[in-house]
Amino acid sequence: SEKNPLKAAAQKAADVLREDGPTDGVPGKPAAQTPSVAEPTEPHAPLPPKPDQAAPETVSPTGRPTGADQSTNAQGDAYLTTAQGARLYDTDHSLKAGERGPVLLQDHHLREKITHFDHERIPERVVHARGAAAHGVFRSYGTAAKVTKAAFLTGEAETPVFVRFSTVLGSRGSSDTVRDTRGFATKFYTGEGTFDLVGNNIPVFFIQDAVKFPDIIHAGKPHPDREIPQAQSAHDTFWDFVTLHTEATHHTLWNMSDRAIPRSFRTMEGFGVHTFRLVNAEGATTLVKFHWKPKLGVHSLVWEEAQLINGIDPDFHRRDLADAIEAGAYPQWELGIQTFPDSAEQTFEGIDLLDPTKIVPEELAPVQPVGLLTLNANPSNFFAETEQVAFHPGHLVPGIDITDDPLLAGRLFSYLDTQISRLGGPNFAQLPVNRTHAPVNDMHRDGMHQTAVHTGAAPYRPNSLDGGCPFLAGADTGAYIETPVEVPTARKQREAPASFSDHFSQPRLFWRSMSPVEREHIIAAYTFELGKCYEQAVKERGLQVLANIDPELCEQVATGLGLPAPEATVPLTAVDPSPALSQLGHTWPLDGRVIGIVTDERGDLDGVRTVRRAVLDAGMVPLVIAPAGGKLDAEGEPVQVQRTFATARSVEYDAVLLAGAPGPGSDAYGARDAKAGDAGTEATTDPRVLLMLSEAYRHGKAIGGWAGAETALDAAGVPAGAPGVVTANSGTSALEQVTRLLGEHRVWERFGTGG
Ligand code: HDD
Repeated sequence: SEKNPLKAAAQKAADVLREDGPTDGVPGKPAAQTPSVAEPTEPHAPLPPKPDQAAPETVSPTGRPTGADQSTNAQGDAYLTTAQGARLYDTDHSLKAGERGPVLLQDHHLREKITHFDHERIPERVVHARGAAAHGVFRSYGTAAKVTKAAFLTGEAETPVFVRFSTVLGSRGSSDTVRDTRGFATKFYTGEGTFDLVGNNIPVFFIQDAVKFPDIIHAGKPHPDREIPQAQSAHDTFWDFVTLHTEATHHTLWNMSDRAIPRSFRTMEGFGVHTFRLVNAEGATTLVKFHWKPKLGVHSLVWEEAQLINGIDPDFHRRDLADAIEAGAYPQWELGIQTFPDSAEQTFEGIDLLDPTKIVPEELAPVQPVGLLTLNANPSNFFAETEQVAFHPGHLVPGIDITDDPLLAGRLFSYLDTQISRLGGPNFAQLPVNRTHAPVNDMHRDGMHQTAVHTGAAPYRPNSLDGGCPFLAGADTGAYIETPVEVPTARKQREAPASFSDHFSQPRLFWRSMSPVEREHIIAAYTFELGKCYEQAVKERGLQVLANIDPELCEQVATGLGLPAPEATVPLTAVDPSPALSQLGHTWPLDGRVIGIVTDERGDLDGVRTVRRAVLDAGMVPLVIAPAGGKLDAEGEPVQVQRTFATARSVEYDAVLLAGAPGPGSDAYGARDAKAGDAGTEATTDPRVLLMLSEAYRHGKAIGGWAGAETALDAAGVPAGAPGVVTANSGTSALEQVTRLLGEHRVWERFGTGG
């Protein structure tokens, strides 16, 4: 067809063959009868395919708006067919000898349909199995041009991207809001090849050497006998390992902080973790750490909320990402770099840049913005895109190079290897989501699931039979050339440098940088997790690790466990806190935050209508919650109910507005509980509304009410005049006050420590 350039080239080649005999590989150019025996020296285009060998379309469908282009859809034609394209007249009945007779083996459709179904699943990722992804675009600010020649980071280049967020420990079907590290992997489809930034939402890692990766993962995964617990770190094997292996202390402390229970993928930071080496056009090198900064700020759930969501909406993060993109509220992150001189020691202010358990505080090396990521399209097919996407930290482009971080070295091996078993062979780069947007001319051939129809006779170099193709590039033609860093003469050894043995000063730095409420959450998390361990020795060792971070942290957790607090066994060196590590103390945009509006027929429905519109105008999401579905009849336009008391739960929204005091619902649950009454008082408010209010209050959410809402607040035990509880004389005024509170994400004073 005219659309396919390869078919056009094939046709041309066929014409040439007819008129002039064999060609030497340049379409239209008459050839010598026999190929030259010398290896050609001039690069030229590869040989055209033979007439019947046009390869499948090689343009990647990634990055296009979903569903916009029919040619990217696997299905064509209006009729159901077999995989071979024969039309079918029935797909509901097996072929049988008579109506009640045996099924015949010759039923090809039956066998093909069942066989394909039997093989629908592929092995899930050994880690990061649970994930959600989106397409988007990365726009460079051009500010990185001084430090890198990578074209997608210079000028104002726009690069299509695919981003996959994930948890680490859980299986593919596990819940979203478990306490865990989150993966943040970005595939940049640049014109110079694909660059993958395979990071996490935590800037440090559990181990300093990749050889220990199977150990940490075996410890974190469910116990091998009963295969429990799923997607949890609160169990003996995890704590056994991380307390024996104290280089895990820093990452574990982040896991016990609010960072490990994000409010949304949209409100997470991302980190490249390792130190990378950038190379500019002059060949000068700079060491860098990559950071993703969410435009909406860094926000978390509270632990009880996260636990409830795991039951109420296990797809909470996945749904949130897809809904936001579908609604046009495209999440954005700025990519930033911290830069350090590429010195022989590879340290900065005494911090070893090759140690992936260390951060460099932003106060010492500011994060400099270099571009903006916008996620603007949901995948069209979860399996084809989100499941089959294959990231690799070794997918690099000219201008971005690696360092000798021993954790990174093992990753460079692991990711390619894992795809071969997960995606069934070495040709996973040909899957649509994995196809590079740069021209490919490799000499990899054949293998499982080969979809390309390669042409040419000589997939080897040097050759003369294919006109010497493909040719090698040089520095001036965009080759990826490794930085010629000096490798010191050394002795082979299995040892880490002395600087890698400081396991506590940076955890102390993190702890001391937290606000009181964040510390309270960390204490609660350690008390919960160690409290779930059965082995006394593990709990005691856990406390020893905490004593080496900070005595107060250790004492508080020890009290919760009912154990004595041990003394530190390392000197408690002084550290300068890094305020940038705290999530508190900022005011953030409110895009996409959810406001629950609770009411019933007797509520101020005019007010509800006005508030709903105002919430939408502010770029937030209103959720009208009433006793039953359908519409609430108001004078004028009826109000559409989005959730009922039976389907809503407080964890779905970030703040709640109460338009009146909704009476007991008429369904069994509401009526029964209302009749039962509460301590002899007449139940005037639906018990499920009382639950919503008390949860919202406990979880530090802003609460506003008008039109008689005080009765419900009273009944729910929400103290009038408590921080973040406002009653007003109109919906507009209540919303205005709640919105102001929501800018700080939560009412931190509620947690008792005053933020
Ligand atoms: Fe890894 C997946 C991030 C260390 C081996 N890793 C994986 C994913 C992310 C990370 C985000 C999911 C990618 C996706 O969405 O498909 N991993 C990290 C970070 C690390 C890290 C930030 C430390 C700085 N990983 C690490 C080590 C090893 C691996 C040390 C092995 C030696 N990681 C893998 C893997 C996975 C993987 C087994 C599973 C699925 C995959 O690669 O494609 O190869």
